[in-house]
Order: sequence, then structure tokens, then C-alpha cells
Amino acid sequence: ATHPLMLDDAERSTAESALIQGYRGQVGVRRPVWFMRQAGRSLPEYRKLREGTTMLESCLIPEMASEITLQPVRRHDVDAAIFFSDIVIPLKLAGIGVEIQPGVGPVLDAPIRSAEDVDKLPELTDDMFEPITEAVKLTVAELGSRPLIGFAGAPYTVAAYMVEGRPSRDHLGPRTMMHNDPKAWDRLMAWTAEASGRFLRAQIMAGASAAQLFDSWAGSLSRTNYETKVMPYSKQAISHISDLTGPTGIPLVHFGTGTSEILDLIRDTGASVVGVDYRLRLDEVNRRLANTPGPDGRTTVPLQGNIDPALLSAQWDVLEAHVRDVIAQGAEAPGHVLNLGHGVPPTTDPTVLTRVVELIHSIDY
Ligand code: 1CP
Repeated sequence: ATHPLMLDDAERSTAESALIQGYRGQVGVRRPVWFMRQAGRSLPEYRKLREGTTMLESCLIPEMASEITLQPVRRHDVDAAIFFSDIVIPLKLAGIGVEIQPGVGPVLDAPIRSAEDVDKLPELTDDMFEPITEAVKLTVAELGSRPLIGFAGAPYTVAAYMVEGRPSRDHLGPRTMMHNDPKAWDRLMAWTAEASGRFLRAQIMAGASAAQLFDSWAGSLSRTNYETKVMPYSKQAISHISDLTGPTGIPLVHFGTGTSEILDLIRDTGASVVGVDYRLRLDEVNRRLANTPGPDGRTTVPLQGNIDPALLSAQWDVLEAHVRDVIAQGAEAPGHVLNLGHGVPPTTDPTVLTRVVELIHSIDY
């Protein structure tokens, strides 16, 4: 009990096998669960530690990023840590003016509007990820064998922020640019693919044992636009780690919201696990994948999701029934790791998350 996570060796290896086995479609020692945005504003210990430090600064101070990553693991006994960082960190590290405005999200000093803007994007290097490498190493040392999940934004979601300059609902800017100035679009997407690919690789090389690509806004695209204007660059980002992934390598989760019409394409970028939002039942997701084999012949794959974040504020019996239903639906897939259908809302009572983890771990597996 001197370990910072206060777990003995047996408990730590339990947690490791649970997640990685879940991602591989094997039944491990317990039913695995973690939450997108499990670190952050729902936790009072996070708000206290962050006082006086901006969001992106906190990501670049290795001791702080590491401590914030560990907080939800200690508190909730989730089966994985997700590295505390942000999808715009590679931009910041490359020297692009970007901040996270409280209550808003990522805001760029100079949005990318033209081919000239794209041409001026800085060069990417491996040493720029030094603070990330250091933070991951510190975190992995503290975690013992409990897995750390590394992540990056997919090229489209990152490009959407770069073109809009801030969060937007309809993503009109990038959706116009991909048709109106396809050459600039291709160069922008090639740049973001490289930035995200290198960011992922840096985290894995420093010790992350799984990875997740977030294409949070892919659902704003038509299937055709996703397939022709976006998917090739998601594949390009993934190609930076393809020597490390594969059936016995690092599991790679590919998550997006509103992806019901492109689930097969989300799988066919090369991910081993499909992350699903709360809009579609997991049994239906599994059916759609079964009916749309990929070029590599794969059909169903292990799924991650999809507890509706809205139900975290519901009465316990309502939430419990929902969690049990999600587990029943997930049983049809060849593997299932519990998560939310999107991030933890900042107003969530963290004791509810702890109770959800306890519930999931208590149900026969
Ligand atoms: O001050 C704060 O606490 C700011 C809130 C915050 C946090 C905690 C932001 C700003 N980013 C983060 C951390 C973060 N971002 C993590 C940490 C690990 C964890 O999950 O615990 C991760 C994985 C991300 C990834 C991220 N950032 C995504 C993909 C996931 C998703 O939610 O769809 C996206 C879209 C972003 C952009 C972003 N950063 C921050 C905000 C509020 C947003 C979204 C803004 C919008 O709605 O467009």
C-alpha cells in the first residue's frame, strides 16, 4: 500500500489484463471500464491543482500532466488512465498560437483560411514532443502495470478547429474548404495527419499501452466526403504507428460522434476497436459492422462505449438500468470495453462515476 495508487501487484495486473484483453476480444479478470474526459473539471482535486495554470500550460508541465492523469484512476479504480493532454497540443508544440479558452475550448490566434496560410504551417520535429515523452514516462512509472491510453485528434477534427479558429457546431469552414480549395485542404490534412501521427507515436514509445484516435466531429460529414476527403488522412496518421499496432500489438480505438453511417469506414482506417457514441445501440452497431465487411475481410470488431453521459445526472435506478442494458447489448460484439458515449460532463458528481465503475465490476462477466 505504499504505491501511489495503493494497489498491490495482483490488483495492478488485474487492471492491465482487463483493458487489453477487452480490446483484444478476450474475457479478462473483470469487465473493463474507463471514461473519456475522466480527468478534468468533474474532479475537485483537478480544479485545485489547476488553479493559476492555464489548461495548455498544465499539459506541458510533465509532473502536473502526470498527476492529473492519475487522479481519476485513484478515485474511481477505472481500468485505464488516459493521458491528460489535448488534441491541439501538437499545434502548440509546433509554435502555433492556440489556447483553451475556459468555457469555450480551443481558440487559434490565426485561423487557417487559405493556401498561403497552409504553406506557412511550421515544420514538425520529433524533439518537440519532449514534455509529452517525459509526462508519459512519469505516469507509466506510477501506474505500474495498469495501462495508459495515449491519444490524438484525427486530422479532420484537428483541421476543423484550425480552419474555424474555435469550436463550431456545423464546421462550415472545413467543409467548404475541402471542395473549394482541394489542394489547400490536402496539404492541411497531410500536416495534421503528421502532427497527430507523431503525437500518438511519442506517447506509445514513452510507454502508453493502447491508443485512441478521436474524430469527434467526423459525424458532420457525408459518407462520401468522409471517404474521399478525410479517411485517407486518418489512415496516414495511423500509418505512423502501424508497426506498433496489429493483432498482438497496441490496441487502437477509433472514436467519433454521429458516425452511424460510417461505422465500417471508421473500422477500415485500420483501428482494432470502434468507439461508439450514445446515438446508436451497440447491438445495432455490431449488426451494421457484420453486414459491411472491409477490404481486409474484417466484419465485427470489439466495441467501446456507450453509456449516455446525460444519464449520469439521472436517478441511480435509471442509470443502473441503462448501464445493464449497454452491457447486454455489448455482449453481442466480439469484445466490449465500457465507456461513455462522449466525455464526462463537467457538472458530473464524481461519486456517481465511482459507483458506475463498482457496478460494472460487480456484474458477472
Ligand atoms: O480547463 C479545462 O479543464 C478545460 C477542459 C479540457 C480538458 C480537461 C479541455 C479543453 N481539454 C481537456 C483534456 C482533454 N481533451 C483530454 C484529457 C484526457 C481525458 O479524457 O481525461 C482529452 C482526451 C481531450 C481530447 C479533446 N479535446 C477532444 C476529443 C474528445 C472529445 O471530447 O470529443 C476534443 C474535441 C478536444 C477539444 C477541446 N479541448 C477542450 C474543450 C472544451 C474541447 C472541446 C470544445 C468543443 O466543444 O469544440
